[in-house]
Amino acid sequence: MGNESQFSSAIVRPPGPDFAEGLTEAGLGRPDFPLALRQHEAYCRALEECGLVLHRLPAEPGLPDSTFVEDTALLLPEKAILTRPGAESRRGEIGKIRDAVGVFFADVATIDPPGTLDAGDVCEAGETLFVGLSRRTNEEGIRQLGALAGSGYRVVPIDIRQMNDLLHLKSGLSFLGNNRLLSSHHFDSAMFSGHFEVIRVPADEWYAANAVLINGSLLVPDRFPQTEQLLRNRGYRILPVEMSEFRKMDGGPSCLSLRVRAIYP
Ligand code: CIR
Repeated sequence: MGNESQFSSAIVRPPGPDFAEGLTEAGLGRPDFPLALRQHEAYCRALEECGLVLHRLPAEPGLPDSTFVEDTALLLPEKAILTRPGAESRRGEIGKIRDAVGVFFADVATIDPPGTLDAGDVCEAGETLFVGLSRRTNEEGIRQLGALAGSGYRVVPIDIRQMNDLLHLKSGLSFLGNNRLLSSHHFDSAMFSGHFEVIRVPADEWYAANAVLINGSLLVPDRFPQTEQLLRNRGYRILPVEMSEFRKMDGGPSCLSLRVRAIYP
């Protein structure tokens, strides 16, 4: 396994009392706030079990989607890139994450107008960045990301604008290390250009395609037994996390943390 999935810390933020006012198309009903808080705490414990030191931010009332910290920044090994969320209601989250990112990175770049980018659209797979061209991330955002990431990275855009059930690319595509990807959708295999093996989750378990590899363990949403078995058969240590209340707001396991690889004093 390469060191691309070795992390030391994670930035997290619990949902606030107005969590249910956030954006959602899931149609699964209103989240139960006390239960969401308990699930968030259990998620944090799972991160700690993977060896991460948590940088815990306070809830941000007025920014109901701010628990989904992943979307606000892309943390590459060398630098951080603050995003510019596609949804206007989420733009205020950037000012609230800047200082926390600055604790870990000396080099913090930004995506500027008219670019938009949600980091949930960026699937880091070693030196390849698969980036969803989505309802949230536009071509200019992808162009800026490519320029900021630099020549050490290959940026591969994937147009998901017609895939109405995918909010972000990573809702349906995760990196599993060792040139492996987990996916729920049929993406044009030419994009993986022979370098990547793609494991498909069963159609009725599509939500399980958002998984996070941390220090050799794989966080997956609980209650998807076929996907768990597929992954166990390949030797992964599985840590199932309860996500029902976050799923109601279109979030998955990756969305709830910003994983940090190294500390830059
Ligand atoms: C939103 O619509 O922006 C939030 N309710 C959900 C964001 C989920 N984030 C992610 O997939 N990375």
